[in-house]
Amino acid sequence: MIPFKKTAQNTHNPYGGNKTFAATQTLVRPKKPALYKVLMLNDDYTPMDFVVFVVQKFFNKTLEEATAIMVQVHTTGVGMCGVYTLEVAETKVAQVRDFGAQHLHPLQCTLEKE
Ligand code: TYC
Repeated sequence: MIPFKKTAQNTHNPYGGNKTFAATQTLVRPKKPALYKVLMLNDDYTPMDFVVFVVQKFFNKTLEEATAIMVQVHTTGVGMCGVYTLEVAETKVAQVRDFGAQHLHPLQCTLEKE
């Protein structure tokens, strides 16, 4: 939504008397934050059960949901784990990479603007 300005000019009272607003008043509607998809990427080495565990742990998915995402990634190369604001999405990507690396798996995920 575009912010708009309300000025003394367009608040003039046609029945006389003083203007309703003494000074220029700017009404700003807060912008909706940009959203980013977090995408899990396939590789040939990370065990399937580890991916399912990671998706449950960091994206708050059930076992069934996490399994469906893992299968999607395994069969198509990519799968969506969730949609977040930039800071949250970046944190999730870093958490997945760090957790994978700690367990010596090359698991990667990335983010993409919605
Ligand atoms: N392709 C992996 C395997 O066959 C499994 C896997 C699934 C890896 C999803 C990463 O994001 C991934 N063990």
